[in-house]
Amino acid sequence: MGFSFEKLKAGLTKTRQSFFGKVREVLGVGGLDEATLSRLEEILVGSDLGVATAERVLSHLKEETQRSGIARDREQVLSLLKSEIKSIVVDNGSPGDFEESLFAQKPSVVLVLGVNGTGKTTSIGKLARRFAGSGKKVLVAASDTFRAAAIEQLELWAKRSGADFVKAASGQDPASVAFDAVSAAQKRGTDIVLVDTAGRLHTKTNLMEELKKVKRVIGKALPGAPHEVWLVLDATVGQNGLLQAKTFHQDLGVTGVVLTKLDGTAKGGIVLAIASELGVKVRYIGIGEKLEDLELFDPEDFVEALFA
Ligand SMILES: Nc1nc2c(ncn2[C@@H]2O[C@H](COP(=O)(O)OP(=O)(O)OP(=O)(O)O)[C@@H](O)[C@H]2O)c(=O)[nH]1
Ligand SMILES: [Mg+2]
Repeated sequence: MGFSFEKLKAGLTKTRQSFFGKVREVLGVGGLDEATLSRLEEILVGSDLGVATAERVLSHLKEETQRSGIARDREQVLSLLKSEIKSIVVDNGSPGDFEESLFAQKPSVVLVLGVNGTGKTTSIGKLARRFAGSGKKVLVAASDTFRAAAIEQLELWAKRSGADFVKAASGQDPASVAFDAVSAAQKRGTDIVLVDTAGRLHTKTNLMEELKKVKRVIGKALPGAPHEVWLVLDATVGQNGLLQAKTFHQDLGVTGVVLTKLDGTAKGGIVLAIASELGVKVRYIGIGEKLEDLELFDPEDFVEALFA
């Protein structure tokens, strides 16, 4: 259901090397003393885990190692660190449960947003392929009315994966494209509508207002929709992404994060910061530019891959 473990591990190479490789080195043979703890903090913060999260993880680690008297045993300290990190992201549900609930209503409407260039359009192409591949009837709505080239690319991907496609007539505004798409989906028996939007800075008030309008208008076409609001975050920007996320979340009620470009960064620790500081779940991760390079986020596998 998720990536194969080998593919995930390969996708996370940069983060793994700068994170786990260094942790192992720092723990050396001496175990966990104060000097080691402060070097560990540097490493965790350096992988964009965030200061608050790193401090919490390390204070638990310190307490636990002292309590159980294993501070000098590197392998045991490592395994304790791994379970501390898992406790941030792993919960009771399985990633598959999430997709099941996604299709609990028909159509399920997903509004996709984020700053410029984070990978919204690409991720929608990948998701369309994923859902269509599992037999769902997918409709992609190009509510990004700005960039003709991007709209064409999305149309091509949608059609290739067998998804329907709705785009703007000239001069149509993004909210009305979304309205048309959701109305069409209700008539056609569509399972899921993926609404692409133009990238925008979270600091531009008028553009955020435009998104709020898209969201409202979707609700007029189908009460209760959108059922999901997914924020696409570029992992390479690390902690800055967290700031964007907070603003989008405040204004639009983000229900899940799609984290892209994990393959190109050593800042994969941002996954943990999103979980612990934003309280919104990462649902999908992207580890490459090809259509098959996006998968459900499986927290257990993710942490295992970081330590592998
Ligand atoms: N390496 C890598 N590149 C990715 C990933 N996801 C997207 N990209 C690349 O990121 C670039 C921007 O992707 P788009 O999908 O156009 O981004 P967008 O958010 O739709 O951009 P705007 O609509 O302009 O805001 C493209 O070159 C994609 O190939 C990923 O998981 N890994
Ligand atoms: Mg786009």
